[in-house]
Amino acid sequence: MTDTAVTDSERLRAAASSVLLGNWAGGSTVPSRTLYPHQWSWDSAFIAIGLRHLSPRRARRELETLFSAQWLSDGRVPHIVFNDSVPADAYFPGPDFWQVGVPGEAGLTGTSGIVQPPVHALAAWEVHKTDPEGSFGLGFLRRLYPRLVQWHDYLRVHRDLGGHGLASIVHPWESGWDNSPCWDAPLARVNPADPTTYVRRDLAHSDAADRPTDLDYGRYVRLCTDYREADYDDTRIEHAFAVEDPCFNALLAVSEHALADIAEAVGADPAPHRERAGQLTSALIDRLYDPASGIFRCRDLRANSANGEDALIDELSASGLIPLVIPGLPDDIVRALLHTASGDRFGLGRVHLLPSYDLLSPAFDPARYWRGPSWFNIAWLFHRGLRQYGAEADAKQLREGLLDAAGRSGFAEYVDPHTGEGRGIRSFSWTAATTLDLIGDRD
Ligand code: 2M8
Repeated sequence: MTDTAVTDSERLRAAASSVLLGNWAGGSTVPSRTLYPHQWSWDSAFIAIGLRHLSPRRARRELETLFSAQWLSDGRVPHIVFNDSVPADAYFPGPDFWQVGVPGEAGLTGTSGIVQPPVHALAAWEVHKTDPEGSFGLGFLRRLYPRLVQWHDYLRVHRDLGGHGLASIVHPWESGWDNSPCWDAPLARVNPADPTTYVRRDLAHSDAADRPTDLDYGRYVRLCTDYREADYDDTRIEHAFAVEDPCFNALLAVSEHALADIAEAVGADPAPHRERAGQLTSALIDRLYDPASGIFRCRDLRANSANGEDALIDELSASGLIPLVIPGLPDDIVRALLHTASGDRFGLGRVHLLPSYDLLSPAFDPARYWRGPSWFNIAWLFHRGLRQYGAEADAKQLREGLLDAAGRSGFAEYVDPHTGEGRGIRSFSWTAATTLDLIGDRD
């Protein structure tokens, strides 16, 4: 290693640390001080994975704060936990819109009613491994394990809307890939809410050309109000939007493997978790794998509401490559995913990071949110998959690309896959967190 490399790594590490420390809000980390001033569920999982390199204690706290807002009624982990020191109108939809309280939790004004991808058990296990002594000493896993089980149970019991063993998302925000072209067809069937009934806050902080359109927003709001009117009770609503998403379910499978490790560490039985991880993997392959395109696809459960038939969605998204993080995939599927990733549709190794959506599709947009740009958490996940299956050269290149783009863009929310130019807001937490996690590999 040259002196310059040391200096660069150290400077990057210091800059990433200062982003995370600057976004620390006392019990958790905001994704961004301006655009997202509360705690977000899957952001916190990625943040904890980075934060553990700075302070394992703070990383544990990050996850415990999130789980302190877990719903006692059904075990769901809400996608946003609102902080009461932030003005109610700083983010839309805020606590007044969702109308969900957090009984007994000081400092938290409420939560949203939807969820985000279940990457938490994986994060908890990674955090634990960084400081097992401190973690055991403070009973971190012992406290979190039953909560993680309840969270996964919520998805298994209440969200298997297709009846084939996969969890469904009922809102595009639940995927984390908010305005992916995959949602265009299922969302087109949703009546947008009246735009005079709400005020978007995101456009005050971000360029309108980067964010979802007003029409999409109207539909997002409608899905939320319908769910709210059913008291967020999945048995009382026929969700207008119901999709099985490969990334969401792959993260559930990986987290179920992590839950088996956690069970073992706390003296519980890991076998049910390994079994469940296997079932999820099989269901994912049976329901979502498309051998003709060498990628997993989303399944729209309401594709033909007249006869109740579902159908694979006709779009190729990098969500369909994320199952590479699952251990023990059949060899032919691993080969196909690697081939698809490095083909012309995703251009791995020839573009910046991994584009969120098919580069060759007319719907691809290099700037607009989840319709094409490359995201750092997605690159982090795919990097993990590449390493797991021994694709070391691709992994190294992706890791270098991530570190370079993060540093150059000032920890942008995402980047243009063709130019590497930063887009969205800066000083974004999971960009800094994934940088901190991968920087160690370069030293
Ligand atoms: C974005 O989503 C929120 C809604 O949850 C928004 O656009 O206001 C997405 O990028 C999502 O994946 C992310 O968790 C969230 C906070 O970073 O922002």
